Amino acid sequence: AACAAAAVSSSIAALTCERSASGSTSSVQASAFVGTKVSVCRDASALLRAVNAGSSRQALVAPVRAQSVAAPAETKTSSSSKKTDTKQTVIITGASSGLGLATAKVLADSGKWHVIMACRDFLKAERAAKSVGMPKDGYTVMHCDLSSLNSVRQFVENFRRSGRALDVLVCNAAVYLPTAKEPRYTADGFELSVGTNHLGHFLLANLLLEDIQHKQNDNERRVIIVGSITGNTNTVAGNVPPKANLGDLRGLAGGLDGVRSSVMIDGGDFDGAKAYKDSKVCNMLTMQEMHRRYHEKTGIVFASLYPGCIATTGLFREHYQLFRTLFPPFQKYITKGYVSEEESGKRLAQVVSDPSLNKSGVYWSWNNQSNSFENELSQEASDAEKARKLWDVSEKLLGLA
Ligand code: LMG
Ligand code: NDP
Ligand code: PMR
Repeated sequence: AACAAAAVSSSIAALTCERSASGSTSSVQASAFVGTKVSVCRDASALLRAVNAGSSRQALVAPVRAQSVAAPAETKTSSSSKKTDTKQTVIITGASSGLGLATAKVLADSGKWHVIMACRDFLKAERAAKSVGMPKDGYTVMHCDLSSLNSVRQFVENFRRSGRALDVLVCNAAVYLPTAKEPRYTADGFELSVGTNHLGHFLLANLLLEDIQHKQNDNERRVIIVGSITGNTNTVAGNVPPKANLGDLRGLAGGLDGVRSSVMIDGGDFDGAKAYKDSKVCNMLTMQEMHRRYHEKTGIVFASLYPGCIATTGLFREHYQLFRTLFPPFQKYITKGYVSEEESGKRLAQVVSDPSLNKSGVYWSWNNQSNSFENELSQEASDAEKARKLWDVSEKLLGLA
């Protein structure tokens, strides 16, 4: 069996354009980074905190929505004062588990970064940060639910009130709904995967660009949007059905609402796995379009990456149990694409802070020795015309244009 696995492994490897750390440099282990489920009612806890924090005015007058109530009150400022804090500031979305949490830990542990953990579940994020031992003065949890445009706007307001100068934004959060038979929707009525992974981040990044542009210091400023191999059809992984394809963006232009338009970007029938891969193509196109529009003008470095196959994260929480059991050994022994959460966190932290990874417009990947290299995107994921169209359509949908 081992021989057969090795044979399959090498033939997959031969076909693969992207490969990352080998099993020898990273081991399968029940990672301490996997966040635990919190069983309390989020809305209730948010309200309670709002009252406890003395923000009862906001809690009482605001419409009853978790995010608008929770956001100002759930902003926990760490003990270090922002005025005397000489650390650089990075916002990481979805820092409550997986890649985001592992990256937050590396950066906070370095002592050079203050991490704003932009998370939809405040308690979970707080517990996750504690459980991995992040230094208390190294992070602040702020509420941000990317599946609500209101929440994203509220988060930006809160961040601005914190008075911190933003150095780096990491768009990391994502949902993956491979087993959903019916589509689910964001608060604003967009199909949930593209609505969260692409549209929520598109709004966030566009709003925060203004903050990053202000040159308040000499630090290098970066915007990083996490991509993936599975959105790239120039790889084996990207050819596992269903394949990403944005088509002519007719579904997106129609609002992905399942009423006036299809819930899929290309206008097809709902497929949760395809919607995720499409959203990753959007993430990679957005990074390149931002690079074209803003890099020269502002000096901001825009980058995307494939961190490796982190087969143990919460991303697969909605997949069948059989898949979740077989996927890590499959990636570890057969494709050799597996990386631990810890290793993936080191990689993303490099893209945030390594002075040598300062080239803009790049999609980073890592080889077997865990050395970074500039990777090639698929034809669709590097299509400049599509990137421009995606930008225009997304701006219109979000009322930015
Ligand atoms: C779609 O299905 C769904 O339709 C969609 O809803 C969504 O979920 C989407 O991407 C998500 O998937 C795609 C389909 C694959 O997926 C499945 O049906 C589930 C398969 C799960 C695959 C992962 C685990 C694979 C397990 C292999 C064995 C592991 C062994 C453990 C390791 C031991 C190490 C010692 O769709 C396809 O593309 C179908 C293609 C399937 C054949 C491809 C074969 C490639 C070779 C890899 C496996 C070879 C195994 C031989 C090993 C020999 C050992 C004696
Ligand atoms: P996880 O599920 O562990 O992490 C995803 C994070 O996103 C969680 O913190 C989750 O919050 C958060 N999130 C989900 N929905 C929202 C929302 N509406 N608002 C705010 N936050 C939200 O998955 P990964 O760590 O694997 O994924 C991180 C990134 O890495 C994603 O962009 C993914 O596409 C990418 N990636 C992952 C790969 C892998 O193999 N795992 C491979 C390639 C790329 P909560 O904790 O509350 O659920
Ligand atoms: Mg895939 C050959 C290398 C390789 C790599 C690096 C990945 C990464 N995968 C590879 C191959 C294969 N996968 C093969 C040959 C198969 C058929 C058995 C296969 C199947 C498969 C499934 C069913 N793979 C998957 C799934 C998922 O549900 C995951 C997915 O597509 O999510 C969108 C997934 C992934 N494979 C990867 C990576 C990184 C994923 C996680 C998705 C992501 O974050 O983008």
